[in-house]
Amino acid sequence: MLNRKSFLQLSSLGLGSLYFSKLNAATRGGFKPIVISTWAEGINANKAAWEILKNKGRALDAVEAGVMVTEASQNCCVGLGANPDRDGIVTLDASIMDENGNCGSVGAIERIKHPISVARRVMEKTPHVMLVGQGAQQFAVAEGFPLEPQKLSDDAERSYKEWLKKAEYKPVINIENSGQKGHGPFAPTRFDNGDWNHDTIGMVALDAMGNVSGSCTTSGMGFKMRGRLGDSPIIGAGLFVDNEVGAATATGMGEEVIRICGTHLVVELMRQGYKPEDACKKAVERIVKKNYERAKANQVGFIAINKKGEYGGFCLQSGFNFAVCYGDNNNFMVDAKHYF
Ligand code: SD4
Repeated sequence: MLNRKSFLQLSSLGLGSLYFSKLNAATRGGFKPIVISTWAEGINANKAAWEILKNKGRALDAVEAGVMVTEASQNCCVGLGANPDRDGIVTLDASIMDENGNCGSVGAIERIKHPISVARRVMEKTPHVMLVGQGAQQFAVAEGFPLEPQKLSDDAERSYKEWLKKAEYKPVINIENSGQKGHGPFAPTRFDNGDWNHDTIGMVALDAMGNVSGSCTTSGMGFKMRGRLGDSPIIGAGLFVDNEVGAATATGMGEEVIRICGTHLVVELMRQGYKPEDACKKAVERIVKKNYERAKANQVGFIAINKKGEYGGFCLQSGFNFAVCYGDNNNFMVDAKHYF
C-alpha cells in the first residue's frame, strides 16, 4: 500500500499522478476464464469461445472458434457475406496470436470462408507470419480450404450498387448516433432491427490455465481501394498478445491504429501497470495527439484484458461497444467510454 511518505517520494520524482491514474483506473472483471470481443456480433462469437474456455480448453482454440461464428454469418460484414472493395470484390484480412508469442495472418485473401483458420495455419505450418493475396489463397487451398464462389451476398450486392451511385471515398464515423440509414462509403450496413453491422470482430481471451490469446478478422472497410490493408492483419496494430501481460485488439479506421502500433501500445501500457481501460484510453489519446483533425473525423476502438482477467475498452467516438463473457449466463455488452 502506498503511504504518505512513499507518495511524497513518488511526487518528488513526478510520479505521483501516474500512480494515481493507475490506482483510479476502472477495474472491471478479474475473472478466469474470460473472453471479450468487439461489437454486438461478439455475443454469439463469445458463446462459441466460452464453450471451449469453460471446458478448460486453450484460449487459442477459443478465439479461433469464436470469430469463426462471425465469419460464417452471411448476415454480417465480416467474412464472405461482407461488403466488397470498390472494384466489387470481397477481400478479407485476419490475424491470430497465441500465448507463446506465435502469430500468423492473412491479408486481402479472396473466396475463403475462414481467413482466421488460414492465419492459424500460417502461424503453425510456415516459418512466416503473414501471407497476402493470391499467395495466401494458394496456401489455403493447398491446406484443404475450399474455394468458395466469387459472389456477393444479397446485402452486399445491394450496398455496393447503392454506393456506386455516388462512389464517394470518405469515411463515415459515429454512424450509430448519426441517424443515418442505408449504406455509406466505409460504413457498416444496418440490420432491419436497427442494429449496426460492423466489418470486424476482434477477440481476446484468458483461459483456465492463465494463458492469453487473440484473434481479429475483417472485410476491412467496405468499398476500400483494391489492395488496401487495414490494421487487422498487422500484428501489433489490430492485435497483440503478450502472455506476461495480456492482450488487446482494435476496430475502426485501421490507418489510425497502424500509425501508433495501437494494440502493441495498449499491451505495453498494461505492462507498465495501467488497467485495461486506461491503457486503451491512453492509446486513443495518442491518436488524438498525433493528429487532432484526423482523430475527430474517424472512429477507433480498443479492447483489452490483462492476466488477472480484468477487461476494458475505450474509443474515439461514442457508439463503440464490446461483448464480455465469463459464464454461461454472463455474456453482455459494455459501452466503451469515448474521447470526443
Ligand atoms: C480496418 N479496422 O480494416 C478495420 C475495419 C473495422 O469495423 O474495424 N471495421 O481498418
